[in-house]
Amino acid sequence: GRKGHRMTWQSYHPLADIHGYLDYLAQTYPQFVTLQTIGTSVEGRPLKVLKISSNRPGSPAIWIDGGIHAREWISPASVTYIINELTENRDAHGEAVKNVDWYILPVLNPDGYEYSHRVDRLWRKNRHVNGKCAGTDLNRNFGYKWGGVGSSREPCQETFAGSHPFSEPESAAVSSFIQNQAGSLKVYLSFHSYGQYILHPWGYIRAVPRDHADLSRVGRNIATAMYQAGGASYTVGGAAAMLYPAAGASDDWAKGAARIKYTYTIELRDRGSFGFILPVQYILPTAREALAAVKTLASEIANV
Ligand code: ING
Ligand code: ZN
Repeated sequence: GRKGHRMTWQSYHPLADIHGYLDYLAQTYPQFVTLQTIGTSVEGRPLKVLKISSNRPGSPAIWIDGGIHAREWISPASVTYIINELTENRDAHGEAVKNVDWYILPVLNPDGYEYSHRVDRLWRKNRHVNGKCAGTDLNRNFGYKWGGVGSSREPCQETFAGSHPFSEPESAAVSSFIQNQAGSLKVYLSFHSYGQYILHPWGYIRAVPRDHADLSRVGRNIATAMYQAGGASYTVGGAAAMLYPAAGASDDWAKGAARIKYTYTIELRDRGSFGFILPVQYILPTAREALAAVKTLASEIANV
């Protein structure tokens, strides 16, 4: 098409449209956008991370991922909206966002995402075949307190944790990439759905980290900004205490092992009326809320 890509926020797009959009941005804005394939999924699809650079050495960095869970389509839709605003609409969002290096992986589980489009709309896991069942829950496969409460050793279960920590190429690639950013990452943020929660560690135990007052304060600022941007109310709290205990989640690993201070999982809209099958008219209001969340985080950590 005339625009050079097929992406919109009027419908949920297949993986090829999302990856084509990332390619387009890297070609169009080479001065500040670069695209890196950090690994390959079980079925051989690329794990594409877009870097939006401040072009200032030593800038603090923010990691964002979407689509860990296949059926949570509002997550990649919102993450690509954030990318669009930080690139095509760069000057509209103030100084803080321009003083941060952004590393953004819109579809962490590309095989599951395609499977949920083509075969089973409510698929959650990746597509690793483990005996008679397929799929590891990538949000139980991270290597901090792996295999604990809220994860399963049974490959046929929805919360199968995998055979060992980082047994899956998708979670292993993310952990290697994050460890290689050598302390620049100040925020780890993962978008899921649904429920309208801003969750912080811990997920593996009903306790909170030592610096939970900071996590809670920034979480409440995020909730306020999201409400003002889109009108939905988000509830802030520790993941295990507020939802249910779940060991092996990505945000616990980011805090406990990678030592990133501000780590959150945001459960986007809705609160259960439509659940995973969120109608397309909610994409834009939800994505605006997600953008407000990341702008709040940028303001918190930027050196401005
Ligand atoms: N919810 C998350 C899950 O993986 C979660 C909730 C996040 C629990 C972080 C523990 C830690 O179950 C969804 N909807 O996937
Ligand atoms: Zn999820």
